[in-house]
Amino acid sequence: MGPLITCGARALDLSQPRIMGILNVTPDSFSDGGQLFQNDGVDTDALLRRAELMLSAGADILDVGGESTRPGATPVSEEEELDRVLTAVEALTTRFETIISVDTSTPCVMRESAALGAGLLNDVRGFRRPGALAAAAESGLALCLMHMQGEPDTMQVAPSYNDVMGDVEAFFDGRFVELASAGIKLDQVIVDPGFGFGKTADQNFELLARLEELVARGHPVLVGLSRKSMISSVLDRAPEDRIFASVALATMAVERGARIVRVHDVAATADALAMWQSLNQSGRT
Ligand code: 9MG
Repeated sequence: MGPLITCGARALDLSQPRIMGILNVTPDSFSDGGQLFQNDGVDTDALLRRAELMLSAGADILDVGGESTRPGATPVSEEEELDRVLTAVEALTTRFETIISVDTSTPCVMRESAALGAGLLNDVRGFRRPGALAAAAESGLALCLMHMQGEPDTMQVAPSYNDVMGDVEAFFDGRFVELASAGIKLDQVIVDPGFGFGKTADQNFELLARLEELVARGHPVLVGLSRKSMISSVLDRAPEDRIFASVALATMAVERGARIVRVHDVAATADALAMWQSLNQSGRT
């Protein structure tokens, strides 16, 4: 796959690693829930301030989500998700010239977000909900196809694999067939092994250790390791105290070939990746 992915009206150049900043417009997301939400709705001023900070700190993409996938989160209706996400996408596309990604599994949210100028659809369910493939195909946007075993509510009960990386790759192979038959161009697809989505801490670390196997298959790889609970299997830290460990994991993923890191802490990650970039400039190794 080439280094350029078309994200609606913008191009994403993946010749160097990119940072995706997380903007959860939910009352209850893991780690940052409620910060951009007020009186039952999106706090647009807070959202724009956070987005501005992320962009000036080095974010290349902003990922907006209106539904928490944390186990135990309150399910959100389609209307509520639409209202949260579209309010945020409209505010962001009006104010900023950057790629807006939408974290959703809901076909009408995909469609309406595309109409408002989003550039990327990020689906933790891998476009498996009825109608999601058709909506993704119609949008013509870039897609992030994530692996998850099970559903958010129960995915951490007893995750089980024959060979965790082999099983994740087999999942992608199956999905590529479905995506292609829905008319989706596979060179528009980013893959994500789904750290923490139906995986034990050991399975997550094995996926990270073997990330180059996934990278070698040719699709750009996105990773979301930021503040995730695999960190607490090593360090007893609350989510907001996992910044240094998150930056370390993001850097290790980039070292193994990941091209996009989805993070809460953009400034810290950007500093680490600037060091990585400097070390890896041509001629130095
Ligand atoms: C929405 N969301 C939460 N965690 C994620 C991860 O690891 N990857 C992607 N693509 N999306 C995520």
